[in-house]
Amino acid sequence: MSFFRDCYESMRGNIRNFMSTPLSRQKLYIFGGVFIALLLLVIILVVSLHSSSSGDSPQGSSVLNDGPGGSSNIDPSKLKNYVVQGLKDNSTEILNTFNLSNITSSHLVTTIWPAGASSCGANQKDAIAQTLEIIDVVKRVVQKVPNLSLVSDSQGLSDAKSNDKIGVVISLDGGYTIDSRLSVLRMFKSLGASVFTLTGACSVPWVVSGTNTTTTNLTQFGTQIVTEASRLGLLLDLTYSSPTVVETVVKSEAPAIIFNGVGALSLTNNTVNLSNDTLKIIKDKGVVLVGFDCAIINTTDNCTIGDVIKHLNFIAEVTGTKKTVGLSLNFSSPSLPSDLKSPQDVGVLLDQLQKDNWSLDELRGLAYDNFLSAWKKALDYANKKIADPPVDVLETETELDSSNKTNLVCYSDLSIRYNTNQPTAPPPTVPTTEATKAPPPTTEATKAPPKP
Ligand SMILES: *[C@@H]1O[C@H](CO)[C@@H](O)[C@H](O)[C@H]1NC(C)=O
Ligand SMILES: *[C@@H]1O[C@H](CO)[C@@H](O)[C@H](O)[C@H]1NC(C)=O
Ligand SMILES: *[C@@H]1O[C@H](CO)[C@@H](O)[C@H](O)[C@H]1NC(C)=O
Ligand SMILES: *[C@@H]1O[C@H](CO)[C@@H](O)[C@H](O)[C@H]1NC(C)=O
Ligand SMILES: *[C@@H]1O[C@H](CO)[C@@H](O)[C@H](O)[C@H]1NC(C)=O
Ligand SMILES: *[C@@H]1O[C@H](CO)[C@@H](O)[C@H](O)[C@H]1NC(C)=O
Ligand SMILES: *[C@@H]1O[C@H](CO)[C@@H](O)[C@H](O)[C@H]1NC(C)=O
Ligand SMILES: *[C@@H]1O[C@H](CO)[C@@H](O)[C@H](O)[C@H]1NC(C)=O
Ligand SMILES: *[C@@H]1O[C@H](CO)[C@@H](O)[C@H](O)[C@H]1NC(C)=O
Ligand SMILES: *[C@@H]1O[C@H](CO)[C@@H](O)[C@H](O)[C@H]1NC(C)=O
Ligand SMILES: *[C@@H]1O[C@H](CO)[C@@H](O)[C@H](O)[C@H]1NC(C)=O
Ligand SMILES: CC(=O)N[C@H]1CO[C@H](CO)[C@@H](O)[C@@H]1O
Repeated sequence: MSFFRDCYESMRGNIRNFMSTPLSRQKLYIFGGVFIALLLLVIILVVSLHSSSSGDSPQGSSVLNDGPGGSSNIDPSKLKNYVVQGLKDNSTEILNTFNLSNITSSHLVTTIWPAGASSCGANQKDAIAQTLEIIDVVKRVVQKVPNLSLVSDSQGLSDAKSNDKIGVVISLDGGYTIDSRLSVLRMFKSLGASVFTLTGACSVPWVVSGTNTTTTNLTQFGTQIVTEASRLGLLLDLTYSSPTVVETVVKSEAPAIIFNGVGALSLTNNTVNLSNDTLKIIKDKGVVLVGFDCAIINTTDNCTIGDVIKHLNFIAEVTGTKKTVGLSLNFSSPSLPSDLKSPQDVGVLLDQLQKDNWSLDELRGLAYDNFLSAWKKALDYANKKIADPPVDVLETETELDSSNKTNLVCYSDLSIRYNTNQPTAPPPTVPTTEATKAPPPTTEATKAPPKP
């Protein structure tokens, strides 16, 4: 106790002493220094508070540090070139070919690689073989270039980002790639496909491609393809699908859909546009990845970031939420916005959107979270359906026949496929010409149940 009293007395003495002596030059310096330091502190606090409330810091572009921004689309013709000419042995050159050299430094590491054939003519012909070739070349590219990592779920993309890698997502580039065979869809999934574009630019026996064909709907078999794709956890891409097809898929069990490289019809009239009605229909399940292509967002070949922002704000307004928009980056596109020509410029877009009252959370959604959560919904749904048996049906012979007769000669198993819809009949050992001429079944041709 006495120690504390002594200490207190000594302090009091010192302070009294200090206050009672006249101000020396030294004391003036001490008081002045403390005062100036305090003043500086106050100024710094006021300035930093002011700047954060006015939105200058942190910037919109800062959200790119937090997640695997994207999604870039790879030019499919360049993949085909590798199939034809063989792979280059130079990683840098490969990354340049796909306009990916500056992607990592701009934090945009989600890339979508379309697998398909080089023309709609492959429909009911060699579409599967050509799609397999592309998947093979994608896998070889990923193996050769250490900067790339093939990913098959949303977590994989986040991991790629933390490992400084570019995530490669394989997308089946249209329904024709599966040649109306659900078995093929399942095998593509097991080979690493994650996204399935339902129509794409090519019509198939079970759905006609095009946004303007208002009467177009999925056939009965088409709806079963949607069921199976959903069961497998494939994320459905409805770009080029008619409004009716979009509505049918939205009303199905499919948990999530995306559109890739599109805009709003009300602003720009082109073939991949989405009307107000379609936007309203998809608002709870869909994410619209707006394209960086002047033809899509402006119709002329002269556009700016302002056009991208116009479409983003418009789609958010019509759907009533900013959770329905994402970015489709295609830096190989012939007419990019004049101020959005490289991955580095995406940060500028995000900064501008922040000034346009987009919160950092909304910008994270735009840059990656909305796409990731759509994908996650697709995969979560598949997890719930894991015990469901595969959908086991064939398209009807009428569907096949009315679609593209010229290519039917490419099928050597027609008589077998369309004779198995009578479970009691023994499977034919020798296909007869009789069988091919059998009247088309009126209902869905289902396969015979598997033998116990
Ligand atoms: C790979 O390609 C890049 C870009 O074309 C070039 O600068 C580099 O020298 C090439 N490296 C080798 C080992 O050839
Ligand atoms: C993308 O690559 C093509 C050639 O592969 C090139 O002409 C174009 O300038 C590149 N674009 C960007 C933004 O780097
Ligand atoms: C690819 O990886 C190398 C080595 O990690 C790195 O130096 C280079 O910047 C990366 N390139 C890209 C485009 O990410
Ligand atoms: C049908 O096949 C022909 C010949 O291969 C092709 O040119 C055409 O685009 C195909 N049509 C459709 C709708 O698939
Ligand atoms: C839809 O577009 C195609 C060509 O893209 C055209 O032939 C057809 O007439 C159009 N249909 C309608 C209803 O506008
Ligand atoms: C489209 O097909 C679906 C599924 O068969 C059906 O429920 C829907 O009513 C059809 N829509 C129209 C406009 O015919
Ligand atoms: C879009 O343009 C096409 C012609 O290219 C026209 O037929 C159609 O009516 C236009 N749609 C709208 C909504 O303006
Ligand atoms: C689409 O919706 C917007 C905003 O609600 C409206 O201004 C525009 O007129 C609509 N366009 C059409 C073609 O109905
Ligand atoms: C295209 O851009 C020009 C120039 O910025 C602008 O005046 C025009 O309204 C835009 N067109 C569309 C359809 O957005
Ligand atoms: C694009 O539009 C801007 C202004 O809107 C104009 O200055 C420029 O010349 C145009 N460029 C082309 C290639 O038309
Ligand atoms: C990519 O980055 C390199 C150096 O980091 C730069 O010289 C080049 O201009 C960039 N390319 C684009 C299209 O921004
Ligand atoms: C849904 C819709 O209205 N789509 C329109 C898109 O643009 C084409 C022309 O390119 C129109 O024909 C479609 O009606």
